[in-house]
Amino acid sequence: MSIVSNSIINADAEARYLSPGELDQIKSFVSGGQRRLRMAQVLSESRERIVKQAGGQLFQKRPDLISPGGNAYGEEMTATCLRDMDYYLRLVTYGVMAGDVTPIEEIGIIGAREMYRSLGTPLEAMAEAVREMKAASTSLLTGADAEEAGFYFDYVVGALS
Ligand SMILES: CCC1=C(C)/C(=C/C2=NC(=C\c3[nH]c(/C=C4\NC(=O)[C@H](C)[C@H]4CC)c(C)c3CCC(=O)O)/C(CCC(=O)O)=C2C)NC1=O
Repeated sequence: MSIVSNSIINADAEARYLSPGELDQIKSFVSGGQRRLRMAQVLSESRERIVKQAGGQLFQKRPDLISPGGNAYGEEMTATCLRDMDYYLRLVTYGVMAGDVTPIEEIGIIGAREMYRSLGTPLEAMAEAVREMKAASTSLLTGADAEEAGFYFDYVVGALS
């Protein structure tokens, strides 16, 4: 949830106007809007390149994943693995836009560890995949943008580790 809807829910629960502190937070959220939009655009437009590059790095470091017996072995499984990476990149763009990790958490984190365990997907390799996407993404962004987007990748890495 964004800071705007969150503040409204909190204020309305007490039937009050938004406080000066809440308005200040909303002001800084709104003034960062263009920047967040730009980051989400760069990541969305480069998604294929980011996933491909990060996937290449991952399989180079972890050839076992795509070897017989590996969780991503075979064309179909490898494609599913890359699809999952694309899922998390998409969720990172949601986080960037919302300025909040809640959409990432609700869509892709809650229950994910248990799900991957039951699929036999190594969690540390999934986290590594997201780390590689962070590296591929932040090289397309500059300074503060790279740092801010990096925060959402780090959140996913931490939550999956
Ligand atoms: C948007 C929220 C969302 C997520 C996160 C999601 C993940 C997700 N990944 C899955 C499978 C999978 N995920 C992977 C991923 C990998 N294997 C590896 O070794 C690598 C470490 C990794 C890629 C980096 C693989 C290989 C499968 C198929 C496993 C199987 O069918 O045995 C499945 C099982 C069903 C299916 O095959 O589609 C789900 C639900 N689905 C969702 O809707």
